[in-house]
Amino acid sequence: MGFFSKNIKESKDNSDSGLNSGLNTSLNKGLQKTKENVFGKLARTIAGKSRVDDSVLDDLEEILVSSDVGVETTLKIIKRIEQRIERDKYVETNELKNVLREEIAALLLDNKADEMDDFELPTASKPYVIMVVGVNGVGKTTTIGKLAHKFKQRGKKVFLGAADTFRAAAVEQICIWGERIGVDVVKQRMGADPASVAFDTLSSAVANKADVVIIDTAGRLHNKTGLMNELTKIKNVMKKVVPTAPDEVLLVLDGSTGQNAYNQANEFSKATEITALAITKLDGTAKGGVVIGISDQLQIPVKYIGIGEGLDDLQVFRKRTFVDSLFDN
Ligand SMILES: Nc1nc2c(ncn2[C@@H]2O[C@H](COP(=O)(O)OP(=O)(O)O)[C@@H](O)[C@H]2O)c(=O)[nH]1
Ligand SMILES: [Mg+2]
Repeated sequence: MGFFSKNIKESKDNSDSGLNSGLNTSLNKGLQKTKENVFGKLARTIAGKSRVDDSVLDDLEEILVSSDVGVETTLKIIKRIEQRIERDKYVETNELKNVLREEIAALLLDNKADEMDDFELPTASKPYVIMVVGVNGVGKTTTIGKLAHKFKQRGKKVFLGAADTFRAAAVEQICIWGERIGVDVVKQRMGADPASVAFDTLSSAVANKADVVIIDTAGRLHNKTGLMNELTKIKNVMKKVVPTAPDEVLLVLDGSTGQNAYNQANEFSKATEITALAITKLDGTAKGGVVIGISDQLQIPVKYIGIGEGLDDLQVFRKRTFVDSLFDN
């Protein structure tokens, strides 16, 4: 059950507060390109055919792989449809879209990774500390801004830490977000030790009785050992202030990079323990299938999805809602 009151008015962000409702206009819109890609091809494949046969399944396989669902997950989906054909004797092509929707939803729900109803925070740790990692440009800082906004809307006191000290612009950017949404940002000068920024942030957060702390980091992945050392150092320093920190290590992945997002998830998992994923930039890309593959294949829950650059363009990832949106006309 959510920690936050469910009846907080969400102004215009349409974050789908009806729990099981498949109606999620901004997500529907965000996934438009992916839909056009998948269903456009699907329509051409089944044109003039009445039943789903091997050649339709072959084409479907290609369509799913080319939509970045990933080979492994695609094969699982095809297998499920084959089993269905065996069971029902045949599947009409005009049923294929529905069958596909059901099988993908069932497949995702098989993976028992937790799902949240809303932007929730466990009450046990205060402050709840989220360390955000990911390569440069994937949308870390933007996601932090959006997330801070959600938490603030729900009455939480939020502190942000500008521990991406690698570029001056990065520090500036998170400060702009902080001003925009009205939350405190702890920073030092560019080039400062990220661990020291994290330490300062947690100290201020504790002194000010903050509910949640979100730490931005630099995403330099050119060298795994370097990355690992840096992230470990930040974590260890945080523990000096809040022994349980970080409560969450959120890896941000750029959904529009498709297959690359899988690789980044693997690389980062080797460098540090990742506890949650955010997949961004699902708007404006035809590669939205990547969410299906990642959610199926990784043991790490996809917690958030980014569907635009605006303050309200972040949603909690819910499997059923996502699949329904994907298949909504
Ligand atoms: N269209 C779109 N753009 C996004 C999304 N999330 C982030 N961006 C953009 O991606 C770019 C890089 O984001 P930034 O937060 O600076 O990435 P960082 O380097 O990982 O911190 C910016 O131009 C953001 O506006 C999203 O969900 N959709
Ligand atoms: Mg950044």
